[in-house]
Amino acid sequence: MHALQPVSLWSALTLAVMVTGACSDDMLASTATATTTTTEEPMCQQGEVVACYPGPEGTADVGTCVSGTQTCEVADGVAMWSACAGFVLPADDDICNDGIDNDCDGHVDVQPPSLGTCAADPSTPPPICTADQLKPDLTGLTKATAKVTGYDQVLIVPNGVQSIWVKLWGAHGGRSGGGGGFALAKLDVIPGERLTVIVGQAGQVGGIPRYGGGGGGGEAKGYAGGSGGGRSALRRGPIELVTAAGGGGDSLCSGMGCQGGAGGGAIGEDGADYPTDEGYGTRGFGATPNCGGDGGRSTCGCPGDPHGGGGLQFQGGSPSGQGLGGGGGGGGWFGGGAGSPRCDNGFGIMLGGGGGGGGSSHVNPEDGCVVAGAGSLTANTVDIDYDPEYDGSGRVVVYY
Ligand SMILES: [Ca+2]
Ligand SMILES: [Ca+2]
Repeated sequence: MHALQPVSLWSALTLAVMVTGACSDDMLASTATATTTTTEEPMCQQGEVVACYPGPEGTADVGTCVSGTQTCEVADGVAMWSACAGFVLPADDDICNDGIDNDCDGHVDVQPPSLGTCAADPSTPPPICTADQLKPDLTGLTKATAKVTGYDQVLIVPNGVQSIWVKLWGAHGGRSGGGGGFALAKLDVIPGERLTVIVGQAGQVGGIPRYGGGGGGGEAKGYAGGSGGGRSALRRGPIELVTAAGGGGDSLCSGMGCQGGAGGGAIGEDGADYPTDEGYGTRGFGATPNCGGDGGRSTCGCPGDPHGGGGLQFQGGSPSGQGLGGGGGGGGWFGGGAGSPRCDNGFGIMLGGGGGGGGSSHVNPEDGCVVAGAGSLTANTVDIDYDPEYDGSGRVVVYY
């Protein structure tokens, strides 16, 4: 083995952290469908009537939207369907406070969600660790642990070291929030190179974002939701080599729902709704391998326009507008969406709003694997190197 000095291995370095992925318009490109008309069979039987609907998928016969009909007509001996008639398409927006689902999305008088941002270049989702993968043979290697500091740390690869193992735990969401995700990787490294280590900060109560991409909780009215937990990660310059997601923050629930979702895995867990929330502040959604989670919704026309922000790459969403609570999204390869704050109806009801979604974890499939947290439980806590921080912050352990 090499002469190693673990104490000097870690040193502080401040770097600009966030790199935001751009959204691609190409991801939803549709595939053209070929049409063939090679037979003399009639297209339909004269007088036959069928339902039809030229509007967006999933909106037919929802809310104010209704299907139309088309009739089989024969002209010059050729049977053809007439144009679709009698249908009603969705309105562009849901008109507030009329008790009608005008935009036909299944929600009456509710704001549309703030969508999460997606990757310009989709990556391959990480594999889930098998029981065998979670017990790598680390015999004879030297261990170094990085704990949370709130800023970037540096791992200087010692002379002669060609590869390292790294275990990462993302941070817990705020209030009693979602647990963090876990990632494991074996990475090829260059002796002497400097890798950036991010150890996610635990979520708290309130609107301050947490290091590692945890979105702040909603606190516009002084009734604050929990912030999302930050991700833990290892980076080579701007390239993030491996990421363990943070959990989403709780809203204001006193154990009655609206918890934050756990960090992934390849996919972060969704937050939860408050079960009896008349003020409609719904959960944020978990991130996926290539998109941030969508934010929660609120009642349209609600004073102060509260809603949950969508997740970005590395960064969980934050609630915005003037409402009560709302959990921040967890950081991750992509961040979770924020829960929406509850509408402040002036009746002094303090509980409600939606929990934030968990972030997604990531590693290249040839390098390692990931494990999802579950509810308020952090992933892979049975590992010999898991030693929980008092506040739920993340952890990075390197063997070389
Ligand atoms: Ca409406
Ligand atoms: Ca609607």
